[in-house]
Amino acid sequence: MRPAALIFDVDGTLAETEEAHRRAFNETFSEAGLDWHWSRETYADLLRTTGGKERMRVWRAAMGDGPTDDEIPALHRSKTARYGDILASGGLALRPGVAELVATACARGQRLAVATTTNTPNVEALCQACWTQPADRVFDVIAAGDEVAAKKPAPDVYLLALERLGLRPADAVALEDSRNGVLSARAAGLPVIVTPSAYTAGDDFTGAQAVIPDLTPDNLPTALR
Ligand code: XBP
Ligand code: MG
Repeated sequence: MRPAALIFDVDGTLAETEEAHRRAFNETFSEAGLDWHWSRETYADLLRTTGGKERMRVWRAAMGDGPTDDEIPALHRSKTARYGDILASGGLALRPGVAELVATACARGQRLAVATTTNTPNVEALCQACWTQPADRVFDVIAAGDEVAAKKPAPDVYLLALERLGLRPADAVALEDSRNGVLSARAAGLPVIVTPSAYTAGDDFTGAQAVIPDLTPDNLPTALR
């Protein structure tokens, strides 16, 4: 049976966004006069901590010094603005199959939602960059990291998406790219399909219903085709 709704993770699932995030973090640090720089290798480790503000706090603990808890929100707002500018400058593409799946599901009357660790302006920036449409024209429901008490791997953001959809977990399916995403969706009771991304290829996806290279029709489970 077809699920009534598809709930998409954003970073790594809709598009390979993490290099744009990393660039935004590094440019923000540099502009603020911080001698912080996250290499790809460092960032791969840091991605285990979901959420940019949380990631900065983990890095401060590793460095032994840095911005205070009071300063981090403003630093993160600068990062969000910079990320928006990076996406608006072009060059970001949806991952293979995403545009088609979204269009097909919408035409079939399935509801479309987002459950993400990132914040609402970043979902907006991605939808404008990749669909040239506002996020609420692409998705019926958006549930974002700063709206919930606990980010992934906690179930909160998926539970919020389900509540806004007015659906039970068995009526929807989550599409994810990371272990933290799988844990979050499973904790909310959702079946999960995984498309590993550049930074998550080595993750443990135990609990996923299927792990597929991308969301093109040939790879999709029958119920999503
Ligand atoms: C991705 C993340 C996010 C982004 C940064 O998780 O962990 O924190 O890297 O976003 P998901 P913010 O794929 O579950 O969205 O800086 O806005 O927190
Ligand atoms: Mg992700």
